[in-house]
Amino acid sequence: MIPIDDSPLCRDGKVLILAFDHGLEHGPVDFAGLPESADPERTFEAATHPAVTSIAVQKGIAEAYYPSYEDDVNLLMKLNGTSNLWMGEPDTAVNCSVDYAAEVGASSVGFTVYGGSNNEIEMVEEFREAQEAAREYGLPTVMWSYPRGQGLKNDTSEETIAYAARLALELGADVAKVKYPGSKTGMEHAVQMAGKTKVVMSGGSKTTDREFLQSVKAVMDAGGKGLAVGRNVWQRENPTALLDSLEKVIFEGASVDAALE
Ligand code: FBP
Repeated sequence: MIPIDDSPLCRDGKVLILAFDHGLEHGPVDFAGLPESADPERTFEAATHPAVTSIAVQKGIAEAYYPSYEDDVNLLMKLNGTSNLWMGEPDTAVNCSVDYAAEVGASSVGFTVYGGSNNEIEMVEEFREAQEAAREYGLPTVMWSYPRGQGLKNDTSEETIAYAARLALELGADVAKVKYPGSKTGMEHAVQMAGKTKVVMSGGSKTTDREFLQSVKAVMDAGGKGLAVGRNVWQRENPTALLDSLEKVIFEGASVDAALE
């Protein structure tokens, strides 16, 4: 396997994944504020920005849209996912094999694990299969490490996010995508627990440019390696403007004020 830093998922050892699997995970409601955001082509266009190291989509969108962008965009194939119509204990269906992801042209794969769910055992066993297959193809694995379920009272507490990051290290993920624990110190704890696994922040619902960049800056200052973001980019009228600012904060170490200039 080529070192992850040399893979298309990284630029200078850092990661900016543009996530666009929300049509499955949340449904059309995420596109309601900006109807044109439902068009995958619009987000593929945004993903040609040099700051974006990969676009994360489900199989159907990859099959339909990636072929037109394969020269300009790196594909992270999301291997599992569940719709918001599902109301049971957190669980997720494996929708794509690593073999097929590689055939479509993916240069990395993504997999959700809901640690703490009553379905954790099955999800982790499925992750094992995916992670080992990804190793055979030399594809880095990103774990959407989202502890949630009956037993968890607070799924973004510092302890929970640190555990989420550790789980990704223990199970062999190259990158742990975790929710923001609310502070730089919380993120430092997660980064420490993740060891050699890179920690990136999961974007979350849309907020102001300044507020969002401040959390990204805190993640980078805490030793995080970047971001996997969806709504905060493509729910904006001008996704490119925010990507310009993210490029400055993530890859150039700029302050939030400088990034907003
Ligand atoms: P956002 O930046 O829009 O939060 O996207 C990140 C992401 O992990 C997506 O890949 C996924 O669709 C969504 O969040 C799932 O969020 P949740 O399960 O918390 O509703």
